Amino acid sequence: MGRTALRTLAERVLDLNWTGDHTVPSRSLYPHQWSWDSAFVAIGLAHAAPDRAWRELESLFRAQWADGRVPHIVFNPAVPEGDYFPGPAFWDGPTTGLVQPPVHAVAVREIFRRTADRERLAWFYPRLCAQQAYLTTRRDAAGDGLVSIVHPWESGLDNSPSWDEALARLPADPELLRVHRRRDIRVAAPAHRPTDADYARYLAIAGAYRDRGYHDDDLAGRHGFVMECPSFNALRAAADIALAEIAEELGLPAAHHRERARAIVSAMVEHLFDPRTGMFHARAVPSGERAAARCVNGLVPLVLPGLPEEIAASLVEAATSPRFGLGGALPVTSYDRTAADFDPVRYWRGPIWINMNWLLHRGLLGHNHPAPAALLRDRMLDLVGTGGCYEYYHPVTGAGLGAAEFSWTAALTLDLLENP
Ligand code: 2M8
Repeated sequence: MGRTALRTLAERVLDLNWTGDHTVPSRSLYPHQWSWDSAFVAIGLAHAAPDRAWRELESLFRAQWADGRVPHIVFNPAVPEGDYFPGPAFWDGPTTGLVQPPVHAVAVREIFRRTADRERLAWFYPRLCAQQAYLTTRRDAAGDGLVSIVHPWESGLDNSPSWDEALARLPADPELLRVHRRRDIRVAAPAHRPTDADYARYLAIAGAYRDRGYHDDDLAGRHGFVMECPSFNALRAAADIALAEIAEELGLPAAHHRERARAIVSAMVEHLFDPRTGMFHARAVPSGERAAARCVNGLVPLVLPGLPEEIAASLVEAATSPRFGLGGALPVTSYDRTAADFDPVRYWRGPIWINMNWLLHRGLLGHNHPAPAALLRDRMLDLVGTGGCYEYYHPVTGAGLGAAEFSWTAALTLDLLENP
């Protein structure tokens, strides 16, 4: 498909999934508003429909909690309870109490660059600061300057092997799946989705957090799943860099944002980088054990401009190795291709995701690797141009998998087309 036809296709997907004040990730599988999906969508809409880009994030931030957290799903009250599980009845409210990676400050900066709308920028700035403050003060479960996630869903890489060891320590109660029926495996192929055992654990962890009123006190002592995720923390540092630029634009002090970004990068290098694998790994709290699996979230810190150059070089090397295949015929996989349990179709355990590759593309450009960046961009555009805007792609055949007409794939395609 030519680039012009691809732009038309991507815009059509975003139009199809627009509800009037936000974009659903996919009409079939995800009929509500997801937090980091909206940020990626807004980055694409900034080119195609900038007013809609602002509205996308405004609707999300209108659901921000008083404590500053931006919920991972905002439920659309017009959508029947049965259309998504776990829906509002499970979470006991109009939103979930979980969060997702804070890509929103980066998205706001991108929309501002294209609209120069200072009034809307000023509306967002305190809200984005409150989002960061929640993460910094309420979610530093280990007290080491890194944010902990309390559920695999918070990482956005739901069933990544990063969480296997931590999940294996928790019981998988099959009774939970008799009480609550999964909907995802009625809409998508079960072989592409998390297993029942994992799903039972997801429900148990979410239910325990909900039953404690979504309080974050003594997470390390009381909660069954507490993990430091390298891509979540990298995106949080990237958010502070974007916030510094936003603050400067508004004539406000910015140094504290840059200082916090620097502190997050140092803590990540100290606690999450493994010189033996040359990449970052998730880490359990309070045990401090690093997950053995090599997953794409361990490469995402390449987005950080402040990363020491030898670490950036080591990430590029890991990405280029046969484990992830950067520079090969297809974009980078979500998991180590050479691992015994690499699964080409199951969600975050092998397939190729456009948002991860879009972040790596930015990282390659930021660390002065223009040739592999250009190649990766072409590979992404070819993949989407051949298969359509799928949720994820088969790492051998490039076939589209998961939901068709998936919003962030369309949005980030638009951004790649606009930024040659
Ligand atoms: C997937 O996660 C949701 C739960 O949040 C699900 O499986 O139902 C993940 O890929 C996540 O990163 C994404 O935000 C969400 C919607 O696209 O789907």
